[in-house]
Amino acid sequence: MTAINKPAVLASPIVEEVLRGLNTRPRRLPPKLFYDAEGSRLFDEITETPEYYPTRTERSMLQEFAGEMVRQAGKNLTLIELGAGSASKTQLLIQALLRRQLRAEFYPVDVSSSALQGALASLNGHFPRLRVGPIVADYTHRLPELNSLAGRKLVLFLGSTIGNFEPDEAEAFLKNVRRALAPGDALLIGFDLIKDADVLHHAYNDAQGVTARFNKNVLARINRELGGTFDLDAFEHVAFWNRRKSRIEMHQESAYEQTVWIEDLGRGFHFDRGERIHTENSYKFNMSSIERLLKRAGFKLERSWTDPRGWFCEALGRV
Ligand code: SAH
Ligand code: AVI
Repeated sequence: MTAINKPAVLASPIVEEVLRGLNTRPRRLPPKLFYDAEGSRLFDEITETPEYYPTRTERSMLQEFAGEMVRQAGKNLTLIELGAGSASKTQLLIQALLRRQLRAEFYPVDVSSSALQGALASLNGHFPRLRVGPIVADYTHRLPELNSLAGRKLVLFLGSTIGNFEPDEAEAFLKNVRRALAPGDALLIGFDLIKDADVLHHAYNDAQGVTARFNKNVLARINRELGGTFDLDAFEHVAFWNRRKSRIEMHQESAYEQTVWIEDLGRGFHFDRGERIHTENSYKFNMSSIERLLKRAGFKLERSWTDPRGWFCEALGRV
């Protein structure tokens, strides 16, 4: 039996972040607010769309190289996964790991408890020699205490979620991860690479409109959790490739002038026609930006893997 603990909960309410974000000009909401139960479900649906290549590409790389990746990371590993979501690709690494060691521990960390419940449900029964300790936490507020864990730590940060940080935040975040680790520990991190602008554009503007619904979920969530009155038809999904900044930007654009009341904040927010709320950046990388980021954060880039099209990169950084 896979040992399953009840998730340890270290997450905080969204009121302050929403207030701060809607008071800032230009307005912005942090992308972690996408991920309630509905947002996590919609993210998984995005990964199934034909246009969203990152998950499929990373999965194919793990299918081919998971064995090499865990061998490179070292012996007697304990896995910690940041932003694990449904952890479906992670199963390939767990499988490879359990070919090399008798038992292992896996600590998936995510702000979305429903995503972790899903991860647990799909791991359950598959890996009798795996102990799973899910942690519901916002990894930007506090990283779980990693020093007390047994063995050599391998921290996983898959899916290019690092690209959802601003460059200076990404560096500060990885520095924190490094500080929580000991010499010899490792980080396996996925980076989406710069590619054809059309491919990038369609990945965030899929024909079925799943990404648009995912983006809109942040407004729907404010309605559900904070008594908001966002009319979901009065905002439009806008996503585009900003070549100069090497990022996809996602926004919600007000279709007309309107005021949105948010009960729990006790006030209304006025939007001009065409005014946007910036909901996400998804930075794309190249080998030199990857090397630079890891180096600045104090990791040695020990090895990297890319797919045949050069669309995605998995990097192993060593403390
Ligand atoms: N690693 C998975 C999921 C990526 S989606 C994959 O590669 O497919 C990003 C995940 O990070 C979501 O599950 C989301 O809930 C989580 N996440 C985003 N911001 C977070 C934060 N600040 N703290 C913890 N988890 C976060
Ligand atoms: C989780 N993260 C890496 C995804 C991305 O591609 O930036 C989130 C996402 N946003 C729109 N589609 C997917």
